[in-house]
Amino acid sequence: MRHKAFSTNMNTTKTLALTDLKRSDFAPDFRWGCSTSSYQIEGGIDQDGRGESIWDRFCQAPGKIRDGSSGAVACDHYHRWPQDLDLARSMGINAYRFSVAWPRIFPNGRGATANQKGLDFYSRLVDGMLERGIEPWVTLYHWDLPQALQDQGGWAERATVDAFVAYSDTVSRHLGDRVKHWITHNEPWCTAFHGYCEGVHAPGLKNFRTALQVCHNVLLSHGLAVPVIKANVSDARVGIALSLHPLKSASDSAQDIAATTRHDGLRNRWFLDPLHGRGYPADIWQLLGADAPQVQAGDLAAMATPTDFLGINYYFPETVAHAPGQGLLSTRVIESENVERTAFGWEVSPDGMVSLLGRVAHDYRPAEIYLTENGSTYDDVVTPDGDINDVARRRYLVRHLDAMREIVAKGIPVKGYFAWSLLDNFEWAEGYVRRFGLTHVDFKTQQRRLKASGKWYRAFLKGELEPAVLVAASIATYDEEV
Ligand code: IFM
Repeated sequence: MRHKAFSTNMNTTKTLALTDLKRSDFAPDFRWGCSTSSYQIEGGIDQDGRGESIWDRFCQAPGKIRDGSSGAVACDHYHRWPQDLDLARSMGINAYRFSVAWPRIFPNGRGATANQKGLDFYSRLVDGMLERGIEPWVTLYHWDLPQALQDQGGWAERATVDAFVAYSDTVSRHLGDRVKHWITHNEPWCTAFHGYCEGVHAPGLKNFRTALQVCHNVLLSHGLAVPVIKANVSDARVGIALSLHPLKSASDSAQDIAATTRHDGLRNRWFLDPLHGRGYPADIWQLLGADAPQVQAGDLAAMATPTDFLGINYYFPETVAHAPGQGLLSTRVIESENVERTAFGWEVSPDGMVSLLGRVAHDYRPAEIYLTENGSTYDDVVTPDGDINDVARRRYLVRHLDAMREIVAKGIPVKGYFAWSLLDNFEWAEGYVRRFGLTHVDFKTQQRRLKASGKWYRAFLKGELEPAVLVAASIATYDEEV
């Protein structure tokens, strides 16, 4: 993106961002999509035999969700999916990443017979995508574990690994004739650390050692599910979606730099290394002592089962400082000063995405990378005319797509981009306070309205982005920057 300095009649110098970004800068088969997840949009939690999930239970605990809400209704996508797929088609996306709710398929987590009505729902959904020319990308686990499995220890227990493989087998057998892109897990770091260590996500536990065992079991379940999916779907392309962060050291001091390496060890390498056949990073393993996970013979080989692509969810970089006594790693994430942030406080850094993908491509050489999530939350306002002029989110999107073009130009094998999210939805512990959608959802009426960001994405995807429109978009952006 180029920046042009100019003066206003108020005698101040401002920066106007201009870009000549267009879809044709990318390969014709580049995947342009949006992502969602089951618990965040579906609602219909008691429909057609769905079992209880850990999020249904967690949301009932007082104080866990910022606005006291839950995903019980969410976007009511369970009933409104045809309209949502029409919306997706109208935006011009060619791929849609959604997740299957495990408790719809096996209400108790496992069993000899799957819940046919649950399978039928996803079958209809997939057919709906294909009828609209949208390629379905399934995520098998996006955090809504059946509560029945949690009652037996959840991801801390190896038995859950077997249950996940059986569930993956059932879903891939059922949908594999039409679904060719499979993501086993979404953001294992969050599953483990938000859920089992920080207690801010379901199931709400606070135990570092347990979280490490959860990481292990989740990665193992991924590795064991890959060949099962491939056996069921001969032309399947399978991967995993990791939440990764580019890191900056708080200073040039040797201590801060070493702390950044340690933080990287648990945040990024703890997942990337075993998935790429390197086992767990030795520097971190050594620090963990008795907290290190139980690893059985063959586990590391299973975790490193070759995949077809790596999914990366990118949101923000982190700045790390040495903090003696702060956890086992003696590290602290600090707030860098003078940086742009979203309403969540997340630093906005398209450059961070460029450096992250460059680093992953260089260090791990995945055959293909997909940006499986990227997006931002701001406090949207609906004008009396019903418009949502979310210029900050639009600018975020434009800048990250500009960065994608740079990534492609560097020869990094990135093959697709999925915006988070198609719809405003239930943002976990933040409830409905945080909106990430390119589409606004009025949760009282369930009305959907494309935001300015969604309209920009549509114009970009349809090749309708005339330079004049771009400048107009940028002027609104400029207003935001004043
Ligand atoms: O909403 C989440 C999503 O479920 C996982 N990745 C990050 C998003 C924004 O917080």
